[in-house]
Amino acid sequence: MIKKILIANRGEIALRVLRACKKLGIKTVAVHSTVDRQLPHVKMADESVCIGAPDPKKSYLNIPSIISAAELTNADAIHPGYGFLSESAEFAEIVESNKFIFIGPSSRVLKKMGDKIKAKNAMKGFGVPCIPGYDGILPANTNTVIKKAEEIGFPIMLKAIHGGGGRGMMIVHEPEDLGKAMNITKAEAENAFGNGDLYFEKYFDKPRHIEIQVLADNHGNAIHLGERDCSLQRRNQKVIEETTAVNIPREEIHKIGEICTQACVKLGYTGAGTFEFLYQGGSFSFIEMNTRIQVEHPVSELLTGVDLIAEQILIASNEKLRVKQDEIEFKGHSIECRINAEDPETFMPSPGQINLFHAPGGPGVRIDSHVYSGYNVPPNYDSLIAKIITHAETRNGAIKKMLFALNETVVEGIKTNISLHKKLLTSDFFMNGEFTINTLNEYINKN
Ligand code: MV4
Repeated sequence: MIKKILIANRGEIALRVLRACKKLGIKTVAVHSTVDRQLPHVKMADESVCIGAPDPKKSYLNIPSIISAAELTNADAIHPGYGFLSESAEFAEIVESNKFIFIGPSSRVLKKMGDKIKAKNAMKGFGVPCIPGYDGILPANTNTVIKKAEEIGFPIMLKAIHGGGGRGMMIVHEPEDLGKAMNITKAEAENAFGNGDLYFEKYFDKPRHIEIQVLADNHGNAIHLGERDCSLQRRNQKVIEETTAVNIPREEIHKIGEICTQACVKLGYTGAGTFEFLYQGGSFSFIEMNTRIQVEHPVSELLTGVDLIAEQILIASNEKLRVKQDEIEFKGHSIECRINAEDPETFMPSPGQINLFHAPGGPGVRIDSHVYSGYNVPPNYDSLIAKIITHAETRNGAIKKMLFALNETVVEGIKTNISLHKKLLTSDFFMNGEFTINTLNEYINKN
């Protein structure tokens, strides 16, 4: 069993990991940048090490600093959280070669899933439904690509093989536009990911974003924990997530969930992971795999009662999964609202001192947050200050609880998107469960 974990992250997820360690009786090491000394998980950890300047490149992305901190404190394992180094095959490889345990899949699997063509072709081979397209590196000759695109049918979406999270993609409506679009996307991808290789897919215009949570151990066992609907997003930043997803037959979730668990076993995928799908016209199409714990994992935890972070740690300790698929119960409904330090109208970040913070509470209300009265939100990191998650028997019950919770929440001194959440939760499209990945943008542009 792992005895000491270095938490290579900050904010609410670092605190979430620390809580799981305490529950399992595991010692903790916090690493932090110079602006993050006052974070609660740093104060609560058994040990803490300052790893560099606020700029993430100098601290939370600084691999030598993090490895040195692990050596210095004699940690056994490193939990990368989400973002930062969580999906870096290079980091996982260095962690492994320095004889620490990377809490996540192996560097081999991270590398494969980081290449979107390799990931897609592997998934296709395992029977996971994928979007039709050109699943190799596009040749430079535009005419050859146009021919292929006409076989699939316009519009298509160009994607960078190392893209993901919404960067390095472009919709192409007409054959005439393809050459120019390829040049632009290639240049963007080279600049952002150091690799300009592209592929394309048929473009889906009104999909929902549905993802499947999985857990897989080192002994060939895998389970799924159902779905999350993450369609309400703006510029690839999710705003509200929920489970269960409305208007998807339960049998369909179990079918796709079973396909995902089988794919994990065949791939040698271990730890927690998420299969991202577009859901349109009643069918699922795989887009990419997230090889980390995700921000929105608590909605699945409230629905199933499974502690996903504790399971990640137990899997990394070589334990067998303690629950079988047929023991997982999906109870009620759960919703998460991401509270950001940002202007609710312009979406500009709003860092600074929180003069007063009051968290909501009560039965079925969970808050994952690192902030407190007097906390200064630094400008160097993402603007998430709290996640409010509610659980109730029904969707309407969970919405009502969320509205009460949002009304109870007090954040003074900085701007937050709480008012936006209240409007969204009471909108017709949300209450009727009629939304796609485009709905939030359309709503914002209208209002
Ligand atoms: C797509 C798509 C439409 N058609 N692929 C965006 C992030 C990356 N994970 C894949 N993405 C998309 N791929 C095809 N063939 C639309 C998106 C997309 C999207 C997907 C999920 C959640 C939010 C999104 C926002 C914009 C575009």
